[in-house]
Amino acid sequence: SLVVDPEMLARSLRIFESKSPVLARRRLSTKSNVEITEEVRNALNNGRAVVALESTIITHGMPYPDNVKCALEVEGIVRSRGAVPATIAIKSGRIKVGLNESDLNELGDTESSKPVKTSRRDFAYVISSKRNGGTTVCGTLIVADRANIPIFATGGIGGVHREAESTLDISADLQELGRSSVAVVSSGVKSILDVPKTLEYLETQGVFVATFGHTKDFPAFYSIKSGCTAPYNVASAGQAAAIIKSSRDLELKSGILLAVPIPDEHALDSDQVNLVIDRAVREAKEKNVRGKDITPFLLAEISRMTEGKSLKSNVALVKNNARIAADIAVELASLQE
Ligand code: PSU
Ligand code: MN
Repeated sequence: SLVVDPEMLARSLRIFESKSPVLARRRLSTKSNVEITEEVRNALNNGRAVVALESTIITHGMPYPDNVKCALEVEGIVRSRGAVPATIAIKSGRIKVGLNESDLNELGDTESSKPVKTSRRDFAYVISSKRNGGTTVCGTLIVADRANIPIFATGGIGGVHREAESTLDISADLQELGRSSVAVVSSGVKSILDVPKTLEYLETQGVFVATFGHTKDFPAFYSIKSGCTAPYNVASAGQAAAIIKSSRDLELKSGILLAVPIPDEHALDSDQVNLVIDRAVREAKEKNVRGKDITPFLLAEISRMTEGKSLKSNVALVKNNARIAADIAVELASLQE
């Protein structure tokens, strides 16, 4: 009961990349559209620590060039902790697992790359029309799961929106977490969302939710507390790795959400930031912003209203999450030796 069974991995990589012409003919579709960099593939084949990273945060979560700078720094942090970063994105209709610096620069320059925010429902379109795509948490989970990468780091996940009882706006991230054998390290969900409803939804989907650190206070992205409590608390990277291993050994095939509070020195005052968020949410409603455009709209508005303070906090928490995800990945790799 290895965390990553080398044979299974080799098989899934073979199918996934369709090296064999016979397989390639039998498996048309997206499976032949995946490129795993040599660095990532070697790490996976040798049971070394890999951390997947999402790319909607690059294409739709932050402005250029801050987005590219952040992505490169995050990759550097993952490496410095002894793991291999695998940023997942779509380039000209090909799914990439691992991006180099020029890929990141091209994708991040969104004026010219015109990337599509790619969640489950968007894949077929982006691939078939050979467009560029930033994969959401949902999209990244799909690819990471198929590539057998057990952990990924991001800033915040999507969730149940406020007033979802009338709009039905519930991020596809939540259902994907319910059916992916991947652990996500994030700073919880923003209060642009309904946090209690999001936690209820995750419970229904069978997602293991825990705070990472010293308290069960579920974080609210820019601020340390959301007023909600997580069902569990995980105190160390070793404990997190043991839970991920058990979940995989049991073949539960449902995800894990580890919520890491933003480092104290970068946290925003929650009353102040909530006022800004309320204003941004009202504005979105007035302008009739809907569907996939809501989150990017709110992020940009909040950054504008806080004169960039929220963007700085965003960068700081992503880096912190990447460091923790890398530590967990290293512990996980050591469990399979
Ligand atoms: N929250 C953030 N930053 C982000 C996102 C969410 O603070 O960049 C992105 C993530 O990629 C997440 C996606 O998966 O938005 C959710 O979008 P939607 O609510 O449309 O599913
Ligand atoms: Mn939505």
